[in-house]
Amino acid sequence: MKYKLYLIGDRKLFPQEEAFLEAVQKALKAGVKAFQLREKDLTAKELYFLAKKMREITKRNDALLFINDRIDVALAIDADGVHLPQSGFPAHVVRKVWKDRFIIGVSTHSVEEAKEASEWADFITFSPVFHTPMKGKPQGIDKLKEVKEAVKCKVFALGGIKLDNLHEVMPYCDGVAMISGILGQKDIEGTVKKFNEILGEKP
Ligand code: TZP
Repeated sequence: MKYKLYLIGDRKLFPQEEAFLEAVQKALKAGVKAFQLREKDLTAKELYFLAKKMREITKRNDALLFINDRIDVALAIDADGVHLPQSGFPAHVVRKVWKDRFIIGVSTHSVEEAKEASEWADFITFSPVFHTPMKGKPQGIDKLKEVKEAVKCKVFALGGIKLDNLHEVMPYCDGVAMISGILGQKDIEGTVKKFNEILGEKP
């Protein structure tokens, strides 16, 4: 896995779907190579139609598309990967049933969850590293470091990651994941370019 910047979507940051699609497209054009569609309140049908549009724009921009939780939707739209929450299918089940069909990412929030997921996942996110609304107490850099040392798979730091705290997490992870650190910024293209520059990703 080559990408170090993992963008997670949140359509509720935008007034309408069109603006959401435009913002994601801008980020992809500027150099995001992995995008996760995470719209937990949509029906399968609603998510399917949105995911189809995301599939088009990720393909056009040579980026990987991950679907959060919904393996049925991921299969239907030919996604590259699935991102499994702790309440979702266990990673070993997805691996056994679908073999190498999907790149598998798993959300983790403790060393125990990270160790378990890492046996089967291609990468994990560990969160929340820093403060982020509605995700509880930040776990901090020391916990991230502990997780990184405990697992073999790639670790993405998640939760409150912004350009100005990127240098704090970089020594203890393989990549960074975020929503507002990119989609909440006025200059989405400029922010993505800066992230990639600091992470050492080629344009
Ligand atoms: N899972 C853990 S923290 C989080 C998710 C989806 C939200 C991260 O949002 P932000 O804006 O990058 O802090």
